Amino acid sequence: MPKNDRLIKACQQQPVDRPPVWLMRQAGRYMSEYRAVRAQTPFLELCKTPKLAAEVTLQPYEHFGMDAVIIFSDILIPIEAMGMGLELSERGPVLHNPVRNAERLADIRVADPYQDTPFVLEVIQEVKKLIKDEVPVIGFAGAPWTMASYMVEGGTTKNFIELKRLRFAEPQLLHTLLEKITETVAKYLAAQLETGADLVQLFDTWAGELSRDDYRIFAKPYIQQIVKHIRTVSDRPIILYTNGCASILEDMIETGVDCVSVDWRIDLAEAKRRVAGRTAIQGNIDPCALLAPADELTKIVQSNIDKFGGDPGLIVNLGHGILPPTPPASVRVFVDAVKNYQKK
Ligand code: 1CP
Repeated sequence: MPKNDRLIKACQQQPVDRPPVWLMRQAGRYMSEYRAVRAQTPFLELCKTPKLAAEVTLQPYEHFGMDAVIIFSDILIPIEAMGMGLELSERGPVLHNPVRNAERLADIRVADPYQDTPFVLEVIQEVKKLIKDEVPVIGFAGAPWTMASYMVEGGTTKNFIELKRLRFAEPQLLHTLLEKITETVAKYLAAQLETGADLVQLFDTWAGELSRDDYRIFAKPYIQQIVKHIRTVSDRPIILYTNGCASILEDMIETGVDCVSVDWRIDLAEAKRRVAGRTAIQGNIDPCALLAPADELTKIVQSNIDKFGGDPGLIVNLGHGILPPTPPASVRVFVDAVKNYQKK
């Protein structure tokens, strides 16, 4: 157990002296130290070079002292391992020859974490060595629906037309793709836990695009399978994040995870009422709040904690990943506001 076990305890809804704090995508382009590494190394090479990826993983922790580190990698890495060419252009990720018919789907394989992405596991080993069990190490993966969005769209999209075309025109094909992703992700997260990750987070960033009925058909059952598989190898916490989760919160809980990570569109007090102690809650500050002046940002963080009413089971975080234009000084204000929090 890491010396600072606030995050683990909060996931288990046990009492802590103050809520733990970390930020989704806390390692990245807002940090000059990250940009310096990236100036020398292309993104995918960075992900595949354990020593460098571990160094970048620790950068935010060394600067700001969050209560956890998240391994530096990307949800797209297992997609490449499943047989798709991946590039990172200026405008975002590009996946070659997107999966839109049965012929292409036949090329897509279930990846083996130990054979196909051993470097991810080596990043965990390297980070565990450097962090000396001071804080928990978070492993992660994309959830099936969100991974499918990249595999079918071939990159980032605003309207998900190709993905939804499959959903409405050829749902069985989409299910077959989701099954392959599910098996890949279940093994991938289990391997991360076996290698030493202290907990894992599933990023279902784009599941808020689904109607509730469709969430129950195309997202929830696959997450349930992943959770079930993970539980056969580890009882460590699982966090599930969705951007735009207000209409599916109860369904997210029924996947069996320990903690739901919620966005800012839902009021935290309302989320707490609806979750009703069934899981911990992580979130939910708007990433743009980090563009506020320091005293304003401090108040926003304090009010987030106040809304939870002092009960166990809160993890302070953003409602989505930190944005590249974020001033690093704001990240310090954010973390310190949690550390210095005084109950009213
Ligand atoms: O140029 C660069 O340096 C690449 C930018 C970058 C970075 C820093 C990408 C490309 N990925 C990452 C790291 C990353 N991605 C992490 C580890 C860092 C940390 O958390 O400290 C994590 C957890 C992710 C997860 C990720 N990647 C998600 C889910 C979370 C979220 O924010 O929604 C998604 C959707 C991606 C896809 C992705 N990777 C990169 C880009 C530009 C994108 C597209 C994002 C989009 O579609 O909006």
